[in-house]
This record gives sequence, structure tokens and C-alpha cells, in this order.
Amino acid sequence: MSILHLIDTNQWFSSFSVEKSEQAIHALEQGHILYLPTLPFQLFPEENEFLSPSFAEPKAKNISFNRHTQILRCAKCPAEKYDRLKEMMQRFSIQAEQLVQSLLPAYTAEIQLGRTSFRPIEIAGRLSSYRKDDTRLHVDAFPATPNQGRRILRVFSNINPHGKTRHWRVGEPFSEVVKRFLPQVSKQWRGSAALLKWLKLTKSTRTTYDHIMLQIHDRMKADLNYQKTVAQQSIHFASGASWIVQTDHVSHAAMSGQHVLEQTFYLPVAAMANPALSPLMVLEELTGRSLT
Ligand SMILES: O=C(O)CCC(=O)C(=O)O
Ligand SMILES: [Fe+2]
Repeated sequence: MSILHLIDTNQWFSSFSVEKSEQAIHALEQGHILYLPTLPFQLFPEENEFLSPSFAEPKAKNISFNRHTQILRCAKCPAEKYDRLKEMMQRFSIQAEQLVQSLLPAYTAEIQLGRTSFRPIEIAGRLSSYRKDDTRLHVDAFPATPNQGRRILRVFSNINPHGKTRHWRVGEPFSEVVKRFLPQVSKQWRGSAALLKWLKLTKSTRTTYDHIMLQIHDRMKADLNYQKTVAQQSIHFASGASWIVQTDHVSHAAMSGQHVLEQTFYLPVAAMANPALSPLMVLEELTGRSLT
């Protein structure tokens, strides 16, 4: 069965039937990817110049924007272009939010807006440490930004102007990932969470949940045999298409592609239709204790 759940729309804010929304939430929570092949993010002609790796630092994988603070992190942006790039990312962020509001209305009361990112650098051939190497299958967990059990929901849009797809690999279901890697997770040192916070290495407390998810993330990426042999499928997201995925439980790897926009949201587990499917509750069930 395909892991893609098709959503037929060409509007960022459209009216979906209750049934369509329920099906979408069900699919998402089961670990499917909501695929919107006819929902492009439209650039204004004068924005095409941003489709160039020259704005991003070679080592950074993205340009990031925080809509709350209005801060755009773009080291190589010429001053006169800063505001226009910000406007483009803000427009994407608002449209991604409208999509979530219209397609997943049951989430809207609780969902929290995270960072917006723009990724103008070709993935294939990019050099990075294994932990940062997103061409290796992984579930998302962020070292500096503990999410303390909240779900990570991401909206992507492939804005490649040359018709180039974004190629992902998608691996085994989270329940299988956990069976394999939870036994390898080392214990969190007592006091380490407080120390990380005190050193400002984390923005909030790294809970046991965050510790386990980071370890799973790292161990998946470190295991080259696993990367090669685990059951997996290849997916090519067309340019002009958008997709929504909960990247904290869908094992994914981005193999090639250039120019994508991405909006991150955080969702409290209690806001899910079926909280038992969250990584937090799956891990709490297996470890028999509270992890946050
Ligand atoms: O840039 C991409 O296509 C996906 C990279 C990734 O692993 C992520 O955003 O979680
Ligand atoms: Fe990821």
C-alpha cells in the first residue's frame, strides 16, 4: 500500500468535508504522508532570484525564519533583499498554516507554529556529519529544541523551477524502528538535562522522551547496514507539489532535490485523534514509565 494519502486541492485554504478531514488526520497519525500534488507555492516573478544557493551558508542546510520574532537567519542575504525574502517566507508560513487550519481543523485549537525554513541547496553531494546527514533514514529529534513529547508536523512545498523532484526514502513504521533501536538507547545521565539547559545548549529541558528520541535518531543514522537493508520505499515529490508529514514517527531520508520550503508545527499529544499512536505514548507503553 502506498504511504501517500492524496489530497486533491489547488487552494491553501479550501473547504474540506468533515469526512475528508477525518480521513486526513487518520492517515497522518497512522504514519502516512498527505500528498497534495496540485498545490504549488506561487512565487512572484521578482522572487525567482532567491532560488539560488548563494544566499545560504554552505554549511547551513537552510535559511530559517521565526514568524513570532520576525527574525530571518540568512547570513549571506544582501541587506536590500532581506525584507523581500522575509516576505516570501512569511507568505509561505501563513499559507501552510491556512492549509493546516482548513484540512486538519481538529488540530487548530492546540497546534503551535514553529520555524519556517527555505532550503535552496542541492541535497545530493552535500557534506555533513552523520548526525546532520538527512540522506540517512531517521525520525526527527532536535538536539537544541526539546519538544517534550509534542508531535512534529511539517508542511513542505517543492518550489524547484526546473521541474526537479525531491527524492525521499521512507523506511519502516515507527513501531518497528522502536523495536530495533530502543534496546540500544543508553541511559540519560542524572543531571545532564539541567546541565544542558544551564549551558544553554538546549532551549528548554531535555526530557527523557527527548533523550530517547535523539538516541534513536543518532543510532538509526549511524547504522549503515540498517540504512541499506531495512524495508523502504522511494518517493519523488514533484515540483509544484506540497506534502504534510509527522516527521517524528515517519522514518525518512531526503536523497536529492533543491529548493523546498518547510513549515514546522508542534502538536500536543492530547490534541491527536488517537494519542496512543504518538511516539511518546508508544515509548511510555514500552518502558512502563512517564517520559516527560
Ligand atoms: O529537506 C527535506 O526534504 C527533508 C529533510 C528532513 O529530514 C526534514 O526536514 O526533517
Ligand atoms: Fe528529518
